[in-house]
Amino acid sequence: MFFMKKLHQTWRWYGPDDPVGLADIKQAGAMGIVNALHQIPNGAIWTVDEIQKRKRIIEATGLKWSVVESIPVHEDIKRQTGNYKKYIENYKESIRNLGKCEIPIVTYNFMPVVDWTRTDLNYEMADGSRALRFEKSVFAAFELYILKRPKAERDYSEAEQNEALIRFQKMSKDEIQNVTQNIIAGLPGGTTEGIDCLENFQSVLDSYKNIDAKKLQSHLIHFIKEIVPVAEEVGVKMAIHPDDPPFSLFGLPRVLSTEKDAEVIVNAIDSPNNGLCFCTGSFGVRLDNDLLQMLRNLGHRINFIHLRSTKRDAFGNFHEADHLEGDVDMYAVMKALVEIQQTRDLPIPMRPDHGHKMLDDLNKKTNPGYSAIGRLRGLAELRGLELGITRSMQE
Ligand code: CS2
Ligand code: MN
Repeated sequence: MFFMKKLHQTWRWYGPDDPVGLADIKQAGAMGIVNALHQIPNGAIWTVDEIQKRKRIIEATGLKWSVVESIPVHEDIKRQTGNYKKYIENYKESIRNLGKCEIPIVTYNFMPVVDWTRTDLNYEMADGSRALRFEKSVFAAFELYILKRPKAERDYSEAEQNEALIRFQKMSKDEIQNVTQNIIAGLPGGTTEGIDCLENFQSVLDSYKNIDAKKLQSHLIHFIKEIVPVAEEVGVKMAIHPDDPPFSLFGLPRVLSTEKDAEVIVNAIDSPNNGLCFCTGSFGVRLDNDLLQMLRNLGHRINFIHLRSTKRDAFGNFHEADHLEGDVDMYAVMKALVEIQQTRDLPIPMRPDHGHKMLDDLNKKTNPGYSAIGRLRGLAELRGLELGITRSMQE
């Protein structure tokens, strides 16, 4: 009888202020914690002291700090402006300090200005639960008629502009305020600093006007070449998270939306420390991303896994589906991951990425996407799926 190696089941915790506490996470059955020091400003060093303090809190409950998600990358690094050299040095120092504290994996992303973006955080599903949604005409209405981004109309056909206008005219004051808040104030874990009104949001967008996708990619590769040798030295594995959504917003460049993008990144330095956070919910929004092919070609470089499904429609909208529903073939994805795991010595951490707001959580204040019960359902389904697959392969 041989035994199949298992993935490492983790859960994202937003720290001591998270309404979902460590005791809840234990009951959900996760073993590892995904955490970040959100109190440390972008660009500043994560000190050994601060890391240890957090690590002790986590370990006191019998859990383990398995992954950092994320150390935000300062906009100066993405643009190569201002103090970017110093911020890269600080980033290296944070990696070294995490290495000293034996935190083995660090997630990051390289999305300009806005971290993950949705227009609706309360989209009602047929079963009454609430999901996160990206509605293209609402997004278009925001940039065309609320933000009034110069030349935004170039990114939309006449029909799309008309539809956005009709949508905009139907919006109440509250809805306009909500949409604005969702987009410019960012979602949990979002990192954009100092943006508190449309004017300064637009000015940060403007700061990217001479940076196209090629240039942004070269800035990312420069960053990787700086930090990965340090990560190797101290035994930390880097895991870059894809763009979410995986297409351009506000005319901004993108670096990790497709398999080709991922290939360029992993080839920049051929090292297990230069890896990917494979987020099925982010990549899965694009019809041209073949997740199974990506797992075959990039599987050896996956250092962290986010499992979630989305459902897209013909108009470019999508919402977050139940973990086993939607456009992602979660059975096939899990099977491929189980196979990848068998080639590794260490368990690859995975987490249910987001979940619906449902049952008791409907009346509670929770971090959008990070409620307790929806993720509990997600984790339970995913872990059952993994068990079924490993057992049937074993027997
Ligand atoms: C999002 C992001 O899809 C996701 O996981 O919840 O917060 C994401 O974790 C970060 O952008 C990664 O750096
Ligand atoms: Mn994700």
